[in-house]
Amino acid sequence: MTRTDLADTDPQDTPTLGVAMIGYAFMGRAHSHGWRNARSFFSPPALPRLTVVAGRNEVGALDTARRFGWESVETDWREVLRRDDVQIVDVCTPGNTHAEIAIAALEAGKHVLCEKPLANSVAEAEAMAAAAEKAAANGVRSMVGFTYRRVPAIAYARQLVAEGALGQLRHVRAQYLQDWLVDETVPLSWRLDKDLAGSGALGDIGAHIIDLVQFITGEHLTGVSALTETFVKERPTGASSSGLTASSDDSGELGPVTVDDAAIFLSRLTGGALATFEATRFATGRKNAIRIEINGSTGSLAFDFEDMNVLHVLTGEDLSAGFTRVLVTEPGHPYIAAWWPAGHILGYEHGFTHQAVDFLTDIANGTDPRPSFSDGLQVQRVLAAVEASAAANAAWTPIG
Ligand code: SOE
Repeated sequence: MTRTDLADTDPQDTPTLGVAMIGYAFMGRAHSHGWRNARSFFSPPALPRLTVVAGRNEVGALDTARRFGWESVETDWREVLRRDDVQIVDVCTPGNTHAEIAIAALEAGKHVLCEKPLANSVAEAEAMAAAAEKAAANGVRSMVGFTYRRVPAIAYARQLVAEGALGQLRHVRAQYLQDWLVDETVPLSWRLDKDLAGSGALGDIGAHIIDLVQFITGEHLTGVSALTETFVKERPTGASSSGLTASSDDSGELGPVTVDDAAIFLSRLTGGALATFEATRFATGRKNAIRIEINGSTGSLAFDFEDMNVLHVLTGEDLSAGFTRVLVTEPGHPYIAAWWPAGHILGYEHGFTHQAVDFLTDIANGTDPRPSFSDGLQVQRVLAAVEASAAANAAWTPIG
């Protein structure tokens, strides 16, 4: 009989990288899930070790650490930059801390994965992109956490467009529809505070559809004409919250909402296609509906995250045939072979595993991850243009 104790039996020829996750709430849980499953279903050329969770609230950080098997907790993120057992810093905090943490981590020689949007301003994003470019010269890698790029149906959509299946792109329609703020008694949280979040629906969910459109089409937005609105301008003051599940402090006091509740904007892509975007937290009945439709000269595609394993595709000779419903779960579809047989569908959390695997692979291979901080800077420029246009009665605002 043979007994093998698995502890520290990782293949010696596969490097193990210590991960320090800064933040522990909603994104902390999603990222923890991704790091844990990276090695369970994929064989990345570098393995993650869940070394430390850092959070100012030790109770919250310890809860996430215990639930997901992190090895230690720090209450000061600066401490993890000094640790030799940390090679990756994963920034899962609100946007007002992204620049400080990510730049310090890059300068400390740590690879950095930073949640979206990259920053709360173009200036911060420019500084982060410059730090990332400097660090890359020394083999230090960085990535922005636009995980929806790693939904198999989205990655498949990009393949179809890149292969020319849709021909010349004419129209892009992109929506990100949520309704968690329709209830006016939902209290204030960090996502409703411009100083912490940078913007509201625009940066939180609008950033995702900007990145997705640029990812799928391979083109950039050249300018925007925009409107934003804050429908509910005051809310009950909230207790500590992760922003989506805030609880009122029952004081009866009201505080100002300092961000947008919704943003809509028109654009033109570098290839000439006309594009419309809508990001709102007031689409009553829509929970997390990311909807992308692209119409081209020889075909179309349509996606809805609330049916995330399906891509509706129209290509080929007979455009009168209507859309085909493709269940994107075949072994040949992006990421699927590592999971289950055809038809055993994936969920929201799988994108975080794909993100972890791709980041580990790029680090091990010495290649630059995408989306890069430069990609994140491009999205930040679009966000800033939307806000500038909305402040100027929807005036057309070019994007640098
Ligand atoms: C809240 O709108 C939120 O959690 C976003 O912050 C995430 O980026 C998105 O993936 C889900 O919704």
